Amino acid sequence: MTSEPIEQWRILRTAVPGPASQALQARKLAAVSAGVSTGLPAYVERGAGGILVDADGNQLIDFGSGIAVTSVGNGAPRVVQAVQRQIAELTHTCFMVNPYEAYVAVCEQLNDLTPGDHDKRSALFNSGAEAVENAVKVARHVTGKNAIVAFDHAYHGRTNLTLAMTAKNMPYKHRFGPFANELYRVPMAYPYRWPGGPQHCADEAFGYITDQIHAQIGEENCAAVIIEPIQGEGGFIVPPRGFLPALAQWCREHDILFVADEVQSGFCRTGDWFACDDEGVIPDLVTTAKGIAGGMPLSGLTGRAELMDSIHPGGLGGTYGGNPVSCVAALASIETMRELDLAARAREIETILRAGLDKLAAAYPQVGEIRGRGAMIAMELVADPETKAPAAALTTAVNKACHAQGLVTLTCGTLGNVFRFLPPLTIGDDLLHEGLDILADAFAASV
Ligand code: PLZ
Repeated sequence: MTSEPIEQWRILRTAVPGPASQALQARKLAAVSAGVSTGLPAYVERGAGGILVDADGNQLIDFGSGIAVTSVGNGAPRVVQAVQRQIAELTHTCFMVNPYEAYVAVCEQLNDLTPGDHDKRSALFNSGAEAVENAVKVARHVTGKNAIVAFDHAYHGRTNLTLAMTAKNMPYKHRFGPFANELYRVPMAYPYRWPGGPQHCADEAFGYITDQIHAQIGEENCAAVIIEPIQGEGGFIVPPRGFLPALAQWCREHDILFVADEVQSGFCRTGDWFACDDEGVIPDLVTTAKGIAGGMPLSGLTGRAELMDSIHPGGLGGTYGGNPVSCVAALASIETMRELDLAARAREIETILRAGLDKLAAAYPQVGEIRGRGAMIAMELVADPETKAPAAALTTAVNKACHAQGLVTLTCGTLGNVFRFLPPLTIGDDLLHEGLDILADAFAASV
């Protein structure tokens, strides 16, 4: 079964959202919990490459990839074929009941591709949050210690344990507590907002943060430090060079596991297979999800063999984790990433996005900083470049103006003032340029 190819250009047939989407949104309001919100309520029917087609026939440019998931693009041919074939052959057994090859093959790929060439083992789950939960389980089990350290601006999921690790109150945590205990938060090495000024972040952050862990928790109580090598939901915050290697080394010296949450930054998104690769950082445990399986739900936990194998048989698992259809989608996505060299493509996308954003920065003092790596780029908007007061209302206005023109954009940031770009890595140059033009118009109309 193949469907009509989708031409890779934007088409606006109605307002966005149009009447068909508005009718669906009325049904949504009557049927779906208000707690589940919709950023751009244009109901999508089909997608391919950098285009999403909505219920009114509008063709929208996708700068979000469903939050960094469809890195190979919707409808990637290998993924479609693999899923169609697999679903007709075998949908589910539960790997813990009757195993199948695809699960093993995905673990082999994870062991091979994640940072470091040491002996590794993996386990598969359904969501990023579940992978993080399992990283915490393994870290506590192996070290016999309890405390887990996470960072300001961190995002690790919406389950009770991962909410304790996620930093932002609204909308994630508000009135959903109490949260799991023995979770501690330390400042993030966030150059743009480092109290002593951006130029001092590289020198000061590591010492300040490890002093805090020592004084407030104690290394001997600390099972793991978990960090997103480039923070995602918290604002695409990139720590200064040298920070991650120093932190990983410090963890090793103190028998603390260094866990990289690569759920958002992994699988070619930042121009490498994983964001840790940029500085050769080798974590003890790595969590993956999102881009791994071209849109099918799958996540993984990969770690040093002796850590992952120290768990008793039956200690890790779940009914659906590593579902066969998701596993073949992952294998096909990884093959697509290799074949099209999507890591290199992410670096090309960075060049194009930065050129467009640099022009905006030159024209508007409200562009406080442009940062990120590969196809994970953001701009932080401020009301005044001196005070750096966050410009959340402007961020929302620009986002809405982009949506109205059929450009699917996302915001992020603890302060709600970061505009982020996460296009599929298979998007064409023309769509990137057109998206940047739409953004420039949206900016001009909103400031
Ligand atoms: N770790 C680094 O980015 C998910 C959240 C969307 P799940 N980020 C998108 C939302 O508002 O719910 C994420 C992440 C990092 C873990 C997670 C959690 O992954 O698959 O959403 O559970």
